[in-house]
Amino acid sequence: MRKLIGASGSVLLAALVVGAIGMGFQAQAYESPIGTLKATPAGTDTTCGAAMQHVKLAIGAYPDSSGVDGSGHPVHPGGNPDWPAFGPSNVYSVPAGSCVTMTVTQYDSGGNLNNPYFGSVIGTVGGKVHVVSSGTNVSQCGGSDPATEVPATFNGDYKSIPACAMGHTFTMRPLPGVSPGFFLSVPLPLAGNYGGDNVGNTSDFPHQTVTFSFVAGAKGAYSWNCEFPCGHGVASFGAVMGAYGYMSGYLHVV
Ligand SMILES: [Cu+2]
Repeated sequence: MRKLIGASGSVLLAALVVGAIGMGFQAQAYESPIGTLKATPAGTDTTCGAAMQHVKLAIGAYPDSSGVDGSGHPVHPGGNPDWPAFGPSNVYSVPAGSCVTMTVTQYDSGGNLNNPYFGSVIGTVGGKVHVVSSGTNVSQCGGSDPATEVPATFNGDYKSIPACAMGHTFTMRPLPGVSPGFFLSVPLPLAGNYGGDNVGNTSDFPHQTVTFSFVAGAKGAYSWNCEFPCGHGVASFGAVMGAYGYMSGYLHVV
């Protein structure tokens, strides 16, 4: 009898383990309708400092993940309207060793970074980003009083963005064993007002256009996420910050 209980206990344990693994994969099951966004070839040039293959990627960061972007693509099908998301995909692919120029159009409001480290630009060509602001954008740099709002408009090359003017970050590192030492972190300034109004998913709304280049590492998977706590609970690291596919994804270097 004891042996029987032991055997059935083992079966139950195995079922629980399989179930838990299944739930783990389920949590990562999101896939955008357009699938993996492949970088667009842009010939050979010296954008990254030496003649090499050049490719381009363009994505957006949106305040309403249930909405539609300026090209009519759903930002994140099934998305929560209160949760921001990158779109129209969260998975990208680029050739190994190529020069990658990314443009991120940032439409979301924002606030204060809890760690000013992520206000710095890390790992791009020249250690900089190029930012162009559209419309009127105001930061929290003047405090929380609307009367002291400070303009958060940018036009040029920046090595850092004030920690009080943060919309999201695009921060990427390789999975273990792939390109040790590769690290990229790009601060994306907030758009609109610090209170969260005056923002949207299309070019009708104020936005920040952020462009940067980096040299892709070795073949393999790189995970990216946002390091500005833009969720709820757990010091704003809960909700959207913990749900795969909104503020997180992968770059496949092939
Ligand atoms: Cu974020």
